[in-house]
Amino acid sequence: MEMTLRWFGSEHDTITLEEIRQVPGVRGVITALYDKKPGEIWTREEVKNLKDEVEAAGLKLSGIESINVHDEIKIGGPERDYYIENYIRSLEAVGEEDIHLVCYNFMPVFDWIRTDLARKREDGSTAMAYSKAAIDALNPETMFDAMEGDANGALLPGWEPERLAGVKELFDRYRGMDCEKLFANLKYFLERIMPVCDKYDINMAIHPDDPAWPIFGLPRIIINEENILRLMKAVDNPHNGITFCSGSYGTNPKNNLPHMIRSLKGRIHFAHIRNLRFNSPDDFEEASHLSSDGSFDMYEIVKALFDIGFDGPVRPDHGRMIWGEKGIPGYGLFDRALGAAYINGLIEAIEKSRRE
Ligand code: DNO
Repeated sequence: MEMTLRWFGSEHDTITLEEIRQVPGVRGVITALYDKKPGEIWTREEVKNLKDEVEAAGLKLSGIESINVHDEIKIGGPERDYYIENYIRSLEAVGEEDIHLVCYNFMPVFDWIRTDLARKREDGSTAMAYSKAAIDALNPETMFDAMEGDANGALLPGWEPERLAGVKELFDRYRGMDCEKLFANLKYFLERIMPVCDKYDINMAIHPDDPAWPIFGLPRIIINEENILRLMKAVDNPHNGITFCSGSYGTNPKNNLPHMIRSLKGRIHFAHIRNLRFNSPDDFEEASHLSSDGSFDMYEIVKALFDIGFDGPVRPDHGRMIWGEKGIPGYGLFDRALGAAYINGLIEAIEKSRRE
């Protein structure tokens, strides 16, 4: 496994490549051209500049998170072929620059959703949290303003203001969309991009829907083992794979995380590892990575990845805000560095115990 950290680029991130370089065991970063709107073409030169910047700091650009998919493709609208063509151009730019991993998601309208970006925990740290009661009280059309107001002016990945400015219209366009139609649109998209992925050996890694259930009446399909296996079969090409995100699949306690990992052998291209603590079935907060701080057995998750021979990039995921750090919610340096160190410790112990 290749330990990485996500980095939002020098324009947006509060942490630097030099800081990332000093986290033990981290040799790569996961990043993107964060100023690109969904549907916009990435050029080879832009990708090269990003890669050069990362490499100048002694790190590798291990993968892209994300090239966002335009809603027209998810809706299956009249302009989808145009946007798929643009997506292919962007994949070519990435492939030409010898980058072989692209994370993306297929969630309608919104990316991940939390109801609290800075819930105070008993140790004084803050963490992102979700409560059903708070979601039920929310109006989706004003949710972006609420989230933005809580984000300390930081970039909220997946919540691009330009796209969400038209939330009401977007909702209208999704009217009548159900899980089957969304699945068919995802299949259509994947079938068209597979030739370019084959040509450049690009692993597409779909990120799960977070939380793992339909929200605000919008369908969500990348939520459990059954649906992902169906997708793997529907487009049965090893370049059609997944991002295994413990924190997203784990929002539904019915998902058996180690079992999911084992059943997806060969199709997991990227792993996001984090822990959640459930306070009740309807309320969770993002704990530190340590098993005993949350509800997941992190050892079993890492062991399952190890057992299936997963050797791709892995990254600690959302961290708490600790030690007075201010930054992008979930993406400060300190707690993610602790997470990387902890996951590296698990990997070392598992590796050595196998050799005995
Ligand atoms: C949130 C992230 C997501 C993820 C996208 C992938 O912190 O895990 O925004 O990057 O869903 O496209």
